[in-house]
Amino acid sequence: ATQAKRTVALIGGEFSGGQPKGGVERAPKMMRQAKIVDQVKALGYEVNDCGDHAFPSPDAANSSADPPAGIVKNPRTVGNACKQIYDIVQAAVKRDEIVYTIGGDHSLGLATVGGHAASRPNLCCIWVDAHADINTAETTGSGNMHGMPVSILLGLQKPQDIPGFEWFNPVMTTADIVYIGLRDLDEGERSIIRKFGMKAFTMHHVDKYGIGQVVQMALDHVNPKRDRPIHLSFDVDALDPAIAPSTGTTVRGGLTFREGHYICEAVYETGLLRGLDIMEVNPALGNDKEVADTIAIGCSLTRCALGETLL
Ligand code: 5AB
Ligand code: MN
Ligand code: MN
Ligand code: MN
Repeated sequence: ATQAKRTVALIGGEFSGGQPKGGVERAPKMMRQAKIVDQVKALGYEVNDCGDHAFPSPDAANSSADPPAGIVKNPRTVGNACKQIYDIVQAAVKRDEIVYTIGGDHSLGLATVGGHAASRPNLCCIWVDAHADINTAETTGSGNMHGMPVSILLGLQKPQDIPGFEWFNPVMTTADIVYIGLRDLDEGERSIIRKFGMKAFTMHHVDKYGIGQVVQMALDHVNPKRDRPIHLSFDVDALDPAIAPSTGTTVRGGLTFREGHYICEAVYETGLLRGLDIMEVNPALGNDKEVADTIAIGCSLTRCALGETLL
């Protein structure tokens, strides 16, 4: 039986200013060339194409107009990009569309999850990543904001203390988010996760319990009654670099091809997916085959999250 499907709002975030490697801003166009729009339509959705949104390059931003805040780089540039994407996401959520964002670097996770939560108070989030992205201005060692969106999202890092983020109002708490795939944490991130008793399924847990159990436990934590809308923020570096090499911060020992897709399929099966991010695909990194494989995985993860089934 087919049920009426929500419209998918497609948002391209052509943004790389949350980290130093150019090219990640080209992923939305590459996913379009790989026919992502047709693929989503083929699953029975209407697509409301909200377009690709470009932002000033980090080079231009590194000028005197956007000096670092402490060691945090490009804060105003990132804050401005996030504000624009946040508004687009929030408008789509108000139309009750599924918000689907193609990044861009993961600093935009603040905008996608934050903009979504702003209009959907009961939202929970599954953050699939090799990294926790929960550094504050105090704990970050790199100053790269793609390693910080979760701390601002949850108000652990006061937005008012980072120039460019004064507009942001945190509405989610540490209990509203769960991690899957972690394997590279900074010491300060580890302390934050412990201090707030946050739920995190690392690769150790994936090995120990298997991905099926891990997703069930993750859902049991943020969504025990299976009645909360879900935002799935998927950083492709959660996958093993052998299968998704074209991304800026690879870490060995990641999710297999099937484990990554299983997460998306299982979230689809809840019927509660309302937001999806595919982040950090960087077509400038790797050879042609590696780039094609990584783009293709961005597309297939998307299809699985939107209901493509094996049978
Ligand atoms: B990504 C690191 N923790 O803060 C930092 O790719 C890496 O969005 C952050 O997950 C990786 O720079 C950010 C060392
Ligand atoms: Mn990330
Ligand atoms: Mn990551
Ligand atoms: Mn990354």
